[in-house]
Amino acid sequence: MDKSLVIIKPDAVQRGLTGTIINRLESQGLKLVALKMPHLDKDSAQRLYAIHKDKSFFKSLVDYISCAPIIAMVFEGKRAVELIRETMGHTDPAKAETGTIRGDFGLDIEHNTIHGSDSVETAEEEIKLFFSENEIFNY
Ligand code: IDP
Ligand code: MG
Repeated sequence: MDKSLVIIKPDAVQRGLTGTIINRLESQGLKLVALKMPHLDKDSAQRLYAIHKDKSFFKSLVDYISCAPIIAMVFEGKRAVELIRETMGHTDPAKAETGTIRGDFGLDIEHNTIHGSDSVETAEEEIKLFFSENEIFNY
């Protein structure tokens, strides 16, 4: 079993898509094992996206992810990281297939509705940014 961090980004929270997105992930057989609704400050946003710190869009991305509350979750399942990436679709909603979360709901390459960890190792690091051990459930 893998675990992945999933974030429902501000564009989706603001449009009332939280339930729809959780439903799409649960429908894949993924198990929700942690959830909270933080409003990230700039420091936390920079830590989350540290890998992109040299990219031209870094400041804009940090401003966006910290502009309103997000939903942070941990999903668990067989091949959870890969399965979530497939369910999310391409980073750019214009290139994401219909039926994927970004293909159906993403607004543009930045405001693309959902974040999912890109590897099991990244997931472990990202989950620690949001959750302590006792906030992740085994049930
Ligand atoms: P991913 O979310 O599909 O893993 P990454 O390349 O890791 O994509 O980029 C992280 C986030 O940065 C994206 O989800 C998106 O919100 C934003 N982003 C990526 N590329 C661009 C870009 O070219 N312009 C603006 N924002 C971008
Ligand atoms: Mg990424």
